[in-house]
Amino acid sequence: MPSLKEKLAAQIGPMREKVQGILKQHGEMKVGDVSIAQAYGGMRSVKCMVWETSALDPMEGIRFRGFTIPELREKLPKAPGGEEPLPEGIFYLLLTGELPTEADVQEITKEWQKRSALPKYLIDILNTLPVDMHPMTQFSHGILALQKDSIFAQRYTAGMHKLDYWDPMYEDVMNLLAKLPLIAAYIYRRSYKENKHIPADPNLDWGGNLAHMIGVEPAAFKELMRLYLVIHSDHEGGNVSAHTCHLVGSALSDAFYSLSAAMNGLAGPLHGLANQEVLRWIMDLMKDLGGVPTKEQLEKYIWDTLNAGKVVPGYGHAVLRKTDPRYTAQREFALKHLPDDPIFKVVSMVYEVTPDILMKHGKAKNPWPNVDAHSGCLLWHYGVTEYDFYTVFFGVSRAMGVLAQLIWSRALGLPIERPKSVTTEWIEAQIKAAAAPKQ
Ligand code: HAX
Repeated sequence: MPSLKEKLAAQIGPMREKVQGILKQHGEMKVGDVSIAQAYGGMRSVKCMVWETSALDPMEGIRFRGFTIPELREKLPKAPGGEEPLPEGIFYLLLTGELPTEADVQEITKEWQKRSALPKYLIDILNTLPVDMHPMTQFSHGILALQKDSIFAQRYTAGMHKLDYWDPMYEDVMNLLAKLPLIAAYIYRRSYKENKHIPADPNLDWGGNLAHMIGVEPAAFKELMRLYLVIHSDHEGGNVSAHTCHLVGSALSDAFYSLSAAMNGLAGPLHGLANQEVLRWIMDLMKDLGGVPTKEQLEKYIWDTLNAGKVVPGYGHAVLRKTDPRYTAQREFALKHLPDDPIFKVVSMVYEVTPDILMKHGKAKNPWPNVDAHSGCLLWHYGVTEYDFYTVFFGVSRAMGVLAQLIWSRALGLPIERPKSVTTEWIEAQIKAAAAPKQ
């Protein structure tokens, strides 16, 4: 059986030839135009980047290397006795485009365990941070601190051929992914559990171990972690965290610089931080309305949120135009494992009433829930009630997608990103020129 690295190495040559052939023969072919609205409006839908690991369809939702979430829940290897896919499997798929065998997945689990120890300097740095610093800030610091040991940076300084960039990038990515659950759990236990830490269990997989080190032992929580880490891993290239990783990495900044930057983008309330905002909003709502509300109370609460000029967190999306299949997967998990949970009841009621209200409100292009509308209620159910921490789980997962792509970006020799910006004056000149009578 070839190792993951050998498999990847064998794919790189043919893929390089394919991309070079496309560029040579069709490089001038247009794949889209940019409007003034897109230039001011966050480059929405502008096709200007290549991302191999996943693709997002507005109506269908995400496909990871061609596979939908229900297909992955069926086809990816599971933990012994488990029903949810192992995150090691999605990483293999994202990186190679092929479904892994049980043995492939076990190899990654072992490899990550071997590389997982946190250096003392990292612990020392984390220990200097205020315990009440937001967990995402601590997480970003932790990832950035590990840059000290970047193999890519060392090999680049020593002098390395361009065609070899992918190799030390692979090594950095494997080292970083191996350590992320330990960094996350360290921050969690330090911030909320009196700095009492739980060592990793060598018999557990990557996701199961994260659950274990957080300190929540029920088998169902390990299953939740595995599902959670799979579904949050990638969402094509244009979202803020993915694009940031791609952009920073394009300057040949290593995986640590690139991922730390990506995490700073994920920490925004319109992106990954929405998962904590959803729980905060639901908790405020239950406090204000004295528990599970009536439908009428809830409708009024949502209108009050909108009329106060705030967003309903967990609803809307820049690309999706239907219920996010990542929401649906989590809803299925809740229906199976926690159907009577009061917060799940509220989340379900919010799902019943919000889309209609957002449509009447008439602003959001997508009135349906996204991934973040559901994740917090599952974590809360198993006792992870510190919702400021939720985006860190998202970050551990998102690292797999953006770093798999980063390896491919180096393997394909993608250049430094440098789109062209224009001024409002330039735009006005274009409008004037277009309106002028043709000669
Ligand atoms: N509640 C209230 N208003 C909303 C809304 C919501 N959930 N979603 C969009 N709108 C508003 C926008 O604020 C915007 O208002 P203005 O015209 O006053 O600026 C208008 O509707 C049009 O926005 P849009 O084109 O539909 O949405 P965008 O592509 O600009 O933004 C967002 C997409 C996800 C940022 C947006 O829907 C939002 O703010 N949602 C709430 C926050 C959230 O759940 N974020 C997580 C998204 C998923 C993700 O990245 N997870 O990590």
